[in-house]
Amino acid sequence: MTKIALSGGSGSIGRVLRPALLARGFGLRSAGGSRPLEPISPEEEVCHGDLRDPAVVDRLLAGTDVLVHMAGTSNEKPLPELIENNLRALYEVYEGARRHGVRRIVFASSNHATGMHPVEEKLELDCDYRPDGFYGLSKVWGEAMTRMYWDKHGIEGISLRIGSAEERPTQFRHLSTWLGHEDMIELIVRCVTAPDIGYLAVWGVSANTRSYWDNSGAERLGYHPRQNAEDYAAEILSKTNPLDAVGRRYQGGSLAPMNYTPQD
Ligand code: 15L
Repeated sequence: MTKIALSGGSGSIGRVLRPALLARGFGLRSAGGSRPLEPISPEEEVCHGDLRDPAVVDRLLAGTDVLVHMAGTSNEKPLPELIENNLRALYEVYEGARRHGVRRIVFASSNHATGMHPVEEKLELDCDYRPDGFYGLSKVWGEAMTRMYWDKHGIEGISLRIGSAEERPTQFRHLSTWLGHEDMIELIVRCVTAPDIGYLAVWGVSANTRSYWDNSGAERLGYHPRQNAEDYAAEILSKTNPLDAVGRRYQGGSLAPMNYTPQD
């Protein structure tokens, strides 16, 4: 039985993953942040604490096979906070993975690593990084770090460029970026179980008709999404698009206009 260490267990993605991973028979140790997590069943082990502390990392990773790293700051924030949570903590967690012989890391990257690509472009997996802010930039670091730990230390790595992980798509941009919960669970399970991955970056996205991203590389994982935001198009198109002109121009949506310098 594969034992998974899941960081970010109290976050919006972690809360969906925990029952789903347990239901599929994985061993699971989930970590919360500053507050203790309540185990959702007797099978779930829990821990909590600041991942910049190696002792906390040891409690999370000892005896586990695969780390699903969902913790960290998940939106645009001042750079010092991003450096602590998304760079420094990541370093401590990845060093912990080395210490404990974790064989694979699934890293929650984000579409914001490429968010300054215009919405008209269809991106392949090897497209240029074009972060739409310091949050996206921190994910570029995370992807490069995931790659480095495979190249230098033989820890397999998958960078998941997650789109909009929501139960339902609710706004125009989600017609391109939505990752439905069923697909998200399927994708994570494939990331844990697919053999011989080495290093891989994939988009975390459903089978959206209007997707910004060509996810053919994800076939290596055996990931075949079944949800499509287009099923909600009529409802979404009847509502006002909340994005301003800059947000509508770039794939990163509302993060693109933040601290943006207008150009002619
Ligand atoms: C993300 O990476 C964020 O964590 C989330 O809050 C959303 O902004 C999402 O991307 C998105 O692009 O919709």
